[in-house]
Amino acid sequence: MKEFFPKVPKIEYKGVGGDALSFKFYNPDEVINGKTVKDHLRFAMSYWHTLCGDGTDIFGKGTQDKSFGGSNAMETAKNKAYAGFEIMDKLGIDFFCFHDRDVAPEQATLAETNKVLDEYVGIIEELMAKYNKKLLWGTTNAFGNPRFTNGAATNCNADVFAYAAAQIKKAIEITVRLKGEGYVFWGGREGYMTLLNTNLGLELDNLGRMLTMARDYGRSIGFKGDFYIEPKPMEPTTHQYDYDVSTVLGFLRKYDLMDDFKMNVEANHATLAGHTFAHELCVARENGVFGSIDANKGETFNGWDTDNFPTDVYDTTMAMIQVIKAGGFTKGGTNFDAKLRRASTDPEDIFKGYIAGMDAMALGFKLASKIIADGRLDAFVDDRYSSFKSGIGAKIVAGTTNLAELEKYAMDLGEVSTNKSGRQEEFEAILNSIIFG
Ligand code: XLS
Ligand code: NI
Ligand code: NI
Repeated sequence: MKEFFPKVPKIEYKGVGGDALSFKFYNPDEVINGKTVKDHLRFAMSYWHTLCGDGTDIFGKGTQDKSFGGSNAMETAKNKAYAGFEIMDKLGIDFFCFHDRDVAPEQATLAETNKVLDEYVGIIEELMAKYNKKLLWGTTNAFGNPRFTNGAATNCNADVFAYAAAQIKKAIEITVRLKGEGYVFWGGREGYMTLLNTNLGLELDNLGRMLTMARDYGRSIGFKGDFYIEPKPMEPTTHQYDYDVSTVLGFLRKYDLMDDFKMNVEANHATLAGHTFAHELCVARENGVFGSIDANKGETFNGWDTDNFPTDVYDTTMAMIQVIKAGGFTKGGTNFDAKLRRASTDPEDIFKGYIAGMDAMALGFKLASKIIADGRLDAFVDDRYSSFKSGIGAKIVAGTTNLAELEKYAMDLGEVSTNKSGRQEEFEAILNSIIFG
């Protein structure tokens, strides 16, 4: 079989002194808390950025050749699959994630599109067996084609809703065929550009209807994985309905979807919503909906989803504290929803991007494990809330008191004692001493 990256060897862990095409911090076989780092992190390759994204942006055309030597759309699609599995194999990545439209081009009719899609899924199925790779999650692209200009499940036109439903049905079927462990809904155009022309109530109800039908269909054909919503506040829409984890929680509760849906939290989407990645993960964890992550980072001062490979170790460490506290990944994993900068044009750069990202996530994971094992931060938090463990605090937590009793209690207090110090600076210094110590 043709090798697409002959200059790239199998990427190995060589420590900080290693060459550019080696891992500095990610040692897949290192065991932490009884499991290898590889099994903790469950890295996944994003099919779209890695094999389809060519650096095209709103001001200019692509700079990176993603034809993989193909002379027409069909051959290129096939070569993408081969190249993708070579990339995963060389990086030692066990999983991948894809949209239906990433793997096969659309045809003149939906029936033909599905037929061609099945053929390419067949190729992927063979490659999965050959290379022992797994599908972390599948999804449908119901945002790229102009028919989805006004949304998919939240479109003003019922025909588009039906079209999106057909795509979702098929995408769930191929996810089941490939034994995918998850299925993602990212509401690309599920939002509005202006309230002036929008029936927000109907659109949200229809989104609830679509997800309910998708859940029911998935379960009826034996999908046992997790359904995920991937929150994002905006872009391309002015307002996206799955704004952030808290907003999605309200939605899932209203439409009674909590038993089947979890969150796929993306770092750059958190930033866009005005949150840290760790905040979004913490909210998911505290509400029992932590599922999977899309690892990347934004440019700090840019208000859009730039999908850089993650390299900010503070950020990955803070995020990994939440992942570990959530009990780690079960069906989810660490998908690199990340792409090269437009000016990174060497074929080897894609490996360097993944190496940088995998190292930063692994380092974050190791540091987070150390911070948790160190125990000082958790002990302080525990102590800070200790008044809720006994006396009136315990009654508040147990729900066995009321305003009248609390009033009487407060009357007898005299003055409430001064606040105990929050010691933020001390704990930021502790964090640094663990990270750099
Ligand atoms: C776009 C999203 C998208 C999802 C999958 O911003 O991150 O790539 O992860 O549809
Ligand atoms: Ni994104
Ligand atoms: Ni994403």
